[in-house]
Amino acid sequence: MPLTADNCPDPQLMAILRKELRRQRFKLEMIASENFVSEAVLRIGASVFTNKYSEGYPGNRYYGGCENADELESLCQARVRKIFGCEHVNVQPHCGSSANMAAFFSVLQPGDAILGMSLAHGGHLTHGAPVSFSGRLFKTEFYGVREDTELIDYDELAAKAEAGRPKMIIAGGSAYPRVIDFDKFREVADRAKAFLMVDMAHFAGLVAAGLFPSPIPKADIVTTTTHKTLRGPRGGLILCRKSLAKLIDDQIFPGVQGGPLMHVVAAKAAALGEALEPEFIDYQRQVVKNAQRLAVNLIDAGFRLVSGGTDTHLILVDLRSKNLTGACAEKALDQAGITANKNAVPFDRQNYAITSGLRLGTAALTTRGFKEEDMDKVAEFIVEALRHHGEDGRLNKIRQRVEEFTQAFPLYPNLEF
Ligand code: DSN
Repeated sequence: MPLTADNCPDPQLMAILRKELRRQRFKLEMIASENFVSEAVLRIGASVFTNKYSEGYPGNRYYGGCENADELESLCQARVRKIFGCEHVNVQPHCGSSANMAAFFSVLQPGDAILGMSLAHGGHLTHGAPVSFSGRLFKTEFYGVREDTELIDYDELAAKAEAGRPKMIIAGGSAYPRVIDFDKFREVADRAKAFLMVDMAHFAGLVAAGLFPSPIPKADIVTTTTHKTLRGPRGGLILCRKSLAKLIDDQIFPGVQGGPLMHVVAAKAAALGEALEPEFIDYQRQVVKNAQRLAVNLIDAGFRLVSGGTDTHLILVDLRSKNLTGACAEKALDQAGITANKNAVPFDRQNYAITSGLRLGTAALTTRGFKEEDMDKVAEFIVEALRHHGEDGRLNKIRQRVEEFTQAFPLYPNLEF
């Protein structure tokens, strides 16, 4: 049902929603951690479950009237187990950060040592960065990528695990474009007698489609968000062995969160239903093909990519040889109608607010129906915008061409505000 002045008599709010719909429709969405949910997921996410409190778990709630919430949560859990083949899942995390927090709290005590991938090399804030709860509560150590290959330095990982005896090793990150060797991580974790946690937020959709090695059951705990390649609503999941189920569940509720957002759990279930369809594999294949085609185009245009390319949905462009910062590139692209984000590249000398890199992802554009030949056009827009950064007139003209181009890929055609 479209929102109209009759059922949403708040013109100020509707104007903002209308502007955001327009932004999403007419710009090229290339933030690697974003995607577009289906219209079904969008609508299910706005259901009457938003009204329901259901602290606890199916069959064991702290409120009455939870029979439908129980059925919903059980369905969502069953779909995760079917997709990923895990023994247990908690579908309640509000986001990746709370999933990671609960995962840590389930087996660690404040002051314990953890070993994660350096944020500067493609890791994530919650894997031990000092500004996050993880860096404040735990003793942190980091591994990174090798300078020559820009691939994870497994020797450094092993050496740091041996020296620091961490209680948990964390694999996964938010700007690493390559496949991760979970067998090696397991080996290192076993030698150090550490728990292995994999944060598969970025590549969960690829794992679901069998296009990325599965961290299950190699990791003790696997966390993910649901809104990146998995193409669900904003939220998180924690997957684990049965033996850790109670520890994990107790840390999500009551440890870290209160009542689950059941309307979001409904949308997660809807998205997971889509992920069980054969078309989801085709979609994920196209995501990777599109990223690889974009990579080839950018390399041909003279850009250096971290690690030389990608195995996934994301590309990290090193702008250092172009005398361009990540912040400047992000701004130029935004002006040209392309949304992406600045990102540190390994061994970056710029600070986090500036950076020397640009992170690009193809999950959202692929959802809109972009194929390889469309990525050629997207690459053309990106290259032109980066070459002409700072030239307002030229960037505005690119934006007009981008707007025209996007109209061939309708987004939420039935949605109006
Ligand atoms: N902020 C997400 C990303 O952009 O990768 C990770 O949480």
